[in-house]
Amino acid sequence: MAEPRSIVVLTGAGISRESGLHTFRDADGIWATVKIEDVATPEAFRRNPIRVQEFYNTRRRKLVSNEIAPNPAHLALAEFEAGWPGAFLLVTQNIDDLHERAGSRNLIHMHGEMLKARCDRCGNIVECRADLLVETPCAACGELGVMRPHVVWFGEMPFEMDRIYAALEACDLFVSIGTSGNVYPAAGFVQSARMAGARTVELNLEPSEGATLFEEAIYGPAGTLVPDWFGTLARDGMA
Ligand code: BJW
Repeated sequence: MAEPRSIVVLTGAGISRESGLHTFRDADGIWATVKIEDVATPEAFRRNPIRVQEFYNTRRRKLVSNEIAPNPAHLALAEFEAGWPGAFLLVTQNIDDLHERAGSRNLIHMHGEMLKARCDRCGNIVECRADLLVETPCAACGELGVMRPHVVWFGEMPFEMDRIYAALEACDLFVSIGTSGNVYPAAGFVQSARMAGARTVELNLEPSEGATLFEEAIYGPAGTLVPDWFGTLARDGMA
């Protein structure tokens, strides 16, 4: 019997759009209403922490509301992972919790998690489902004015990069779903996978910035494409 094959999947905001969450760079995306330099850099947080906390508080309230739930794309990835005999790593740039709600297990949130907060002083990480306020004290060190969303802003190092690159270097298949390919280092993962000799596939609504780097691409909504594509892979294997 052939050895089970190793898969890395990268997801971006497009996979959560059909769940009711905005993407960043589409016409109705987040960056059409707020400026990156006002809400998504460490400098913005130092300059105006109330503004930045409010930006994340608003998005967190929506995420924990009854309005938002995993869609068929999240569910299909979890179902595929449960049945796949080889290695499977899901790397998401998303800070929502829809992959874990769908049942995904081996998951890295490389840009952090909206439902966690971190102390800038001592690094303690806590669950955070309610509004985070500038005056919220750190539960570990007691400092005031130091709690921030546990997310990765521009200029900060994404999480678990060593583990991600190790998986990319060992993968046979790399699939990128619902990401525009504008933000590094995630936008460069396809090249790492290619260097490892992996098959590379893009599933997106439209060609991403790095579309020509993928061997195969299928365009359409993730809620339809992902169940179809991974259903076929589960049935037919990687050949
Ligand atoms: C659908 C769909 C449907 C819609 N179905 N598809 C020059 C100067 C300064 C810095 C840099 C520079 N060049 C590079 C950098 C680095 C910088 C960067 O990339 N900048 C670029 C903008 C140029 N990157 C960083 O600073 C990162 N850190 C870093 O590099 O550290 C050093 C390092 C070096 C080497 C190794 C490792 C590290 C940090 C980046 C942090 C990004 N943070 C954000 C905010 C996170 C928290 C939050 O959510 O608020 O992350 S920005 C935002 O963009 C968010 C996303 O995760 C990220 C990616 O966006 P994504 O997911 O691709 O969304 P969209 O909207 O762009 O695309 C959606 C796609 O879906 C579209 O294509 C649609 O068509 C599609 N779609 N509906 C399927 N139904």
